[in-house]
Amino acid sequence: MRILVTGGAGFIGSHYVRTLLAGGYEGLGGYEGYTDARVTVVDKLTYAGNRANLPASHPRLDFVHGDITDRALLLDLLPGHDAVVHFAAESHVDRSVESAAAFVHTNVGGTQTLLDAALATGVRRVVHVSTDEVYGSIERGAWTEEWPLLPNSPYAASKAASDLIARSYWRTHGLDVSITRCSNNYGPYQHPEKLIPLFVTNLLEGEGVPLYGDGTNVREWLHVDDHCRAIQLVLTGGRAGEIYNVGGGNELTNRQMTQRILDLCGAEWSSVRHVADRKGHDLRYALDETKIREELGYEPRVSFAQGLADTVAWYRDNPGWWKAAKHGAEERTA
Ligand code: NAD
Ligand code: TDX
Repeated sequence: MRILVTGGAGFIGSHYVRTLLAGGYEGLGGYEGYTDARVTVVDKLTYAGNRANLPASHPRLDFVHGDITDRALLLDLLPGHDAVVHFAAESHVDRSVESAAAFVHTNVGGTQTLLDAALATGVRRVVHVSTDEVYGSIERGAWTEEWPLLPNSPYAASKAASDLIARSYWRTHGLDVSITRCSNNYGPYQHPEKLIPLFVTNLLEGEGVPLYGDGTNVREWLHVDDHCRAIQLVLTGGRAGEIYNVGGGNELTNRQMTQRILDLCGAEWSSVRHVADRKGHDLRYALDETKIREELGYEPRVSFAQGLADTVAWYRDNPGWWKAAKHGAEERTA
């Protein structure tokens, strides 16, 4: 079994690859039937990618420093692979508000190039990793996979476009591709531009934390290990052309999440700086994940309290990892 993973040096992709190579969170083990799988990672190593998120060398890992918009590279690399798991993307909403070009280039153009190359080289199976943000914002209730797409940020719009292109490659060309749409992930190795690692590392450095607007926006938080297990279920059992929501995490307002982080870091609410709201800030995301539970037996396993405490501890224990990544982000978060 040979799997090509795009974006495997990023937060979620690297967790997926580390699990394939060495097992998952807290001894939860690897993926059944894949403990011998050979893995090729293709990653551009943007500001968000870090080669150190993966083993420096491993007998089952090949790392390729490359761009998914490079068709010639993909045509060269893909033959011989049984499946592609596609994580590579520009992933930060705030960056897409500042400039959308890279989001359209990588998330839309890169996905199309990858799907085209998979088709041309006869790759049997593709999983396209997407997000709940493609549905927009929902005040109450939860989105099923049939919900209309109404993305609000350029990031979300670029992901929605890539989902539609992926589905079109199934409908038009018969490519065996499934799409996952997950809620907010948390866990180790997440870039310190995102809420949880930004707040934790700011507090570890004795700084305040910037809460956007009134902090009543709601997100559903799922441990990265549960997301990756869901992707593996879809890879092995998901149907072609189908979309699978991946939820079942913990729903919290940003104020509630901030309070939990303050508690875990031994800090007070006085550390919170109320800053201007994100433009077009989505109020609430919530997924109905009945389909993946009933069809594929998905069940999140990581308890939120334990997972969050372990995540905070990981940042406390690994300052070398996040200090380098954070330096370039300081200006934007000031
Ligand atoms: P990330 O920003 O941490 O990692 C993205 C990776 O893709 C990086 O290693 C980067 O170097 C690489 N990359 C970017 N452009 C590339 C290109 N042109 N060619 C090759 N590699 C490139 O992102 P993440 O949080 O790990 O998210 C991974 C995927 O999961 C994304 O598709 C994202 O939309 C999706 N997702 C994320 C979340 C979340 O909460 N983080 C939730 C749901 C879905
Ligand atoms: O400094 C901050 N202050 C703040 O209040 C930051 C960075 C964020 N926030 C708020 C905005 C959101 O309501 O916290 C919430 C979470 O923000 P992010 O961590 O930026 O995540 P979000 O915008 O919800 O998107 C994430 O989940 C879905 C990922 O970044 C996406 O890649 C994924 O698709």
